[in-house]
Amino acid sequence: MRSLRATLLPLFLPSFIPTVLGAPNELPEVLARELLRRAAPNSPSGNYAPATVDCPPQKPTIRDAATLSPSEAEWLQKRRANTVDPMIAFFKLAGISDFDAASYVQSNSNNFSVVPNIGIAMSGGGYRALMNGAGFIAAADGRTPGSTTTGGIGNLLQASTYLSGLSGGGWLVGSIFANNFSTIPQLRDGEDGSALWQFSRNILKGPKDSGLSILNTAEYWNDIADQVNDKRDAGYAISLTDYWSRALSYQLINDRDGGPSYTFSSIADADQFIAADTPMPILVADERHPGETVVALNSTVFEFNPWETGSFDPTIFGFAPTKYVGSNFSNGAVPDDGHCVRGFDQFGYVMGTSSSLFNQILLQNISDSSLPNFITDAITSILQSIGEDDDDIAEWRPNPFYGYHPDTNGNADTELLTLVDGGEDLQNIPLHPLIQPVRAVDVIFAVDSSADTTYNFPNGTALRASYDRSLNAIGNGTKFPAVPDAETFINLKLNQKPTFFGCDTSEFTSGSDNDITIPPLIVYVPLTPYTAYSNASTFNPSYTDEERNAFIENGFNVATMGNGTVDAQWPACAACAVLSRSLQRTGTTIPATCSSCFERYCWNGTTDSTPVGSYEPQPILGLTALSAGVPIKAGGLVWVTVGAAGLALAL
Ligand SMILES: *[C@@H]1O[C@H](CO)[C@@H](O)[C@H](O)[C@H]1NC(C)=O
Ligand SMILES: *[C@@H]1O[C@H](CO)[C@@H](O)[C@H](O)[C@H]1NC(C)=O
Ligand SMILES: *[C@@H]1O[C@H](CO)[C@@H](O)[C@H](O)[C@H]1NC(C)=O
Ligand SMILES: *[C@@H]1O[C@H](CO)[C@@H](O)[C@H](O)[C@H]1NC(C)=O
Ligand SMILES: *[C@@H]1O[C@H](CO)[C@@H](O)[C@H](O)[C@H]1NC(C)=O
Ligand SMILES: *[C@@H]1O[C@H](CO)[C@@H](O)[C@H](O)[C@H]1NC(C)=O
Ligand SMILES: *[C@@H]1O[C@H](CO)[C@@H](O)[C@H](O)[C@H]1NC(C)=O
Ligand SMILES: *[C@@H]1O[C@H](CO)[C@@H](O)[C@H](O)[C@H]1NC(C)=O
Ligand SMILES: *[C@@H]1O[C@H](CO)[C@@H](O)[C@H](O)[C@H]1NC(C)=O
Ligand SMILES: CC(=O)N[C@H]1CO[C@H](CO)[C@@H](O)[C@@H]1O
Repeated sequence: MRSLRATLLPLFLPSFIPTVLGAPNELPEVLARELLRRAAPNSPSGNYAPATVDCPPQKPTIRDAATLSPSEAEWLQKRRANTVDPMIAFFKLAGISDFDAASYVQSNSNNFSVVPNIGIAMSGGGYRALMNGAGFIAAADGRTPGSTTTGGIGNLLQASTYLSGLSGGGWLVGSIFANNFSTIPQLRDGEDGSALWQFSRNILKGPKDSGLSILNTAEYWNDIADQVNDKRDAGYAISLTDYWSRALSYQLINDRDGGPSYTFSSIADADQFIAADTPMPILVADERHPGETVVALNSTVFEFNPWETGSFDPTIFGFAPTKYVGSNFSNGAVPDDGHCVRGFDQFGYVMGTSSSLFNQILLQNISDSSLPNFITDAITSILQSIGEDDDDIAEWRPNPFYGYHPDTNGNADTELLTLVDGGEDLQNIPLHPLIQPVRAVDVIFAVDSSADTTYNFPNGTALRASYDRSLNAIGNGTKFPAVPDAETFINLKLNQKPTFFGCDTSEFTSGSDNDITIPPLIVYVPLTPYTAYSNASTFNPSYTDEERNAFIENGFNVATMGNGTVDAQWPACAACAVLSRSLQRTGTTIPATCSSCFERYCWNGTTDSTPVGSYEPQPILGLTALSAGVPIKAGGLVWVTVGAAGLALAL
């Protein structure tokens, strides 16, 4: 039995929404529920290994990326409709005084070109990003206590269509979906005997408990080695990412031994996901060919979603079915006499691929006495076979894009697809899936927990990378708002409060007449100290419960500007950002409240590139009693030997 403390945790079922509509500021009915699973342990092998299965009647194929997948298109019909009621609740709480946003959406609720299409993106940055991002999700989730009181932005999550994550942000998004879309307080507090979000236990030492019995470190690594060997014995290539992924899963997937048989594609089979009661999760990774040490900005960006894995980039420009991604595809099809494979899309392996840079935590500690010899030996032998420059690679063999689009796909002639951490190309916020014109997203809340500056705060590097990329051929028709230099971010304090990019759409319509795609408005939400510094270094591997809780609370304050204490109008301004593209399409006059918001929050093109000295922001609301007693560890690690250049420092 794995209930216990969980029965004390409140959860508001989706059916609360009608209640909320009547009285937006009233707390909805509370129902107890267990912290349970959305993703399922449905790998056909029953363990970590992929297994050969009968192909479905219609053999899986690779699909051209010119359109959305039929699965996504069909699901969107339900999802977009399901976002209407929570969006109305969000608008009522936000209270744009001179515009009835609730009626505007209600009276056009069947017209998806009027109802705003919202995306949320969670940056990388290790545990810091997981925790700061979790604070944002908690604030946006109408089920979190305190999220729907004055100054809150509750129900923004329920109003969103997409939720993307990368690296540490992918741990957050993955953990939410592996655990039945549980709330952040539920994930944070876990349940007795579970290792979930127990970051005080160093990942090298492993959890106290396997979910079944008390573990010691040797047993923990022994179990991990057994799981990885299951995959090897089934005939699949093993990379360091397998070991890293298994260790990570103990902290992120609330099942015995970190759920070795959970698959990412199982999300698509969960009742609530089928009913489109949650946003669609997307994780991001980059392609890097073996031997390449730098992940250039024009590297192919991959996404994993519950149905599909692949890329919109003009290189691969195709998608494989996530469920069958381990099959031997050739020229876009499984050969007539070929078999199908399931279980390659192991849930932890997808999260581990998106965060493969953190293989370094194993490598840098290879001589740590807490690592048993058999693990040190296994890692050393992998290193010898792949070479140190490739130690951050996740091997995806077979390559589903073998023989596919050979004219543009540089990897079409190799049976190995090598993927790395989604932030290695400097696009440390997973915006790529959300700026694709076929997804027609109107606004992206881009939560940035990157460690760009000396003291681990963001300075807009991730946004600049996405902007720069959109100007190159690899951008393939995506557009992105202009973004200024790091000095401007710091001098104009664009990284100390939410900042909107792309408010003035004339920057996109001035080109040729038949090219008027308008990209989403970007609501940049940078990590800023409000009540805790939250600037632990990216590779800091462990956090006390007090630190974890203080980081999450700070993230909540970042999302709400201290529940409106810094700007009481902030929820209204966030609502204006959500409405902006829609109001433009319907030719609606911008309400004065929104104009005033846009004056305050839009970057208007002004730059100030004066060199900056040390950027040392102080907590805007003062350290809380909780975090005041918490020294933020400097991490003590300088990761300079990373194969993929010095990027580790920024992620
Ligand atoms: C997931 O949570 C929902 C409530 O949000 C509940 O109805 C459902 O039974 C849970 N599913 C599982 C598998 O626990
Ligand atoms: C904002 O509200 C949340 C949730 O109730 C709380 O955790 C946080 O401390 C509040 N922040 C401030 C500055 O009061
Ligand atoms: C990326 O840029 C490099 C150097 O400019 C070039 O050699 C390479 O072909 C480009 N790759 C793609 C996929 O455009
Ligand atoms: C896929 O191809 C590899 C290499 O040719 C082969 O060893 C493996 O058995 C094949 N897998 C299936 C399921 O056919
Ligand atoms: C790795 O080793 C360094 C010192 O060599 C230590 O500071 C760090 O905490 C270790 N990392 C982990 C994840 O234990
Ligand atoms: C901004 O961040 C990048 C790393 O992403 C760093 O190289 C650069 O020095 C930073 N610049 C400033 C002014 O903070
Ligand atoms: C949906 O709204 C758009 C923008 O106002 C309008 O052009 C279109 O005619 C509407 N469609 C329907 C079916 O009402
Ligand atoms: C643009 O914003 C800056 C502050 O970031 C402000 O000083 C300036 O007046 C604004 N310019 C216009 C034209 O609104
Ligand atoms: C966190 O930021 C403060 C200044 O804002 C700085 O004094 C402190 O050293 C930073 N901590 C780390 C771990 O970088
Ligand atoms: C809008 C755009 O340029 N789309 C192109 C993306 O890349 C594919 C594959 O190269 C092209 O077919 C599309 O036309």
